[in-house]
Amino acid sequence: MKITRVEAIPFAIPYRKPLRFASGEVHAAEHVLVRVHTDDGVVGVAEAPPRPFTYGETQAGIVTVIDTIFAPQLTGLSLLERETAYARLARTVGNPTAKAAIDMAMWDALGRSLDVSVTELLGAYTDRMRVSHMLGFDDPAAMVAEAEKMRDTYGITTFKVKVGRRPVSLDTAVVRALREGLGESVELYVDGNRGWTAAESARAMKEMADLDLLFAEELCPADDVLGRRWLVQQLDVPFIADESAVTQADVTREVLGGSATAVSIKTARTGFTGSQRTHHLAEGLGLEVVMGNQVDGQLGSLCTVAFGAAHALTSRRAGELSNFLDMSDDLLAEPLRISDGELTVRPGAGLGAELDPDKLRHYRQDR
Ligand code: MUC
Ligand code: MG
Repeated sequence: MKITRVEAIPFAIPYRKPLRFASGEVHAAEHVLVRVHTDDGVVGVAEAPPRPFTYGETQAGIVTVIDTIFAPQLTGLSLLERETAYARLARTVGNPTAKAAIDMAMWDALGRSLDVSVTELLGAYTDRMRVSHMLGFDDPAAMVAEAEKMRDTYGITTFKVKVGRRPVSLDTAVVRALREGLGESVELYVDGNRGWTAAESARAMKEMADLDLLFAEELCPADDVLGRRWLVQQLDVPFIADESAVTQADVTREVLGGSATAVSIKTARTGFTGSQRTHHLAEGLGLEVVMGNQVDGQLGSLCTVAFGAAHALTSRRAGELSNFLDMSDDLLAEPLRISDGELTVRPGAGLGAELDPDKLRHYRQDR
């Protein structure tokens, strides 16, 4: 179970429809496939999605940091030496999705080596999660139509609505149209990606007070320290820290400082090892947890459901698992399927993901 090689392969798959939100937009999945090889001939896989507007990473930067720093640090380690691997990766500041993809590919390789699934290795609480679909910026009619399509085609009844535009009425009109169009039975929450000020956020939340929102996420910047505390104190729904709380120390600071009351766990940025730490911290602090989406492809979504399904706390709420539906294609040989509003983990060893070699050849950008 010794690591012999770590590969970082850039690939690009266009989106059928771009996803737009307050901090940026995504037109193509320009991700990095990470493969961890062992001396037994096992190969673990995962993907890193560069999100420069959230973490400062780029596709080329992820490939370079893996090739020049992380791969040499990990080669020769056993897959069981996870804490050593974690500590070595931690010597380099930042680069969360590059580190996370390596970590998850190691877990996949470990599961394949032991012939057990990653969900079983992590906790095996259940084998599925309810799915929450993220709705990017558009006009109210188009966003209602997309939500209806997701409900009618896939049975999805939880929606995260991107907000953070100005004037705030652009977004509050969308949320109202969704509630009126879809009725009382669907769950709705909002994510501002730091687009509003604290005062704009407070006004918007007042305007939406009758719309029965589940959560509010990252409406204004956590760096507006006092403004954010002032906002969070007056809300009557949990306030989710997402991009403001990447590390466990960030989560602790945001929550103890009164700037968040819930946390988004994204395996794309904390892998399985870091996500376990955040999960245990959230349990200890008594926080709501939502399994978030980093605008992941199918492999990334499989990682999210593998982790989310492994624990009671992470599988309680619907997980954000459906953005891959907007991509024009993917690398998995057998596509993920959402039905009755749920996504199940893949049976089989590790993540249970097999890549289609023709698709990888077609979409990879390094040859
Ligand atoms: C989300 O939950 O914010 C958009 C930006 C990012 O960092 O993640 C996505 C979704
Ligand atoms: Mg978010």
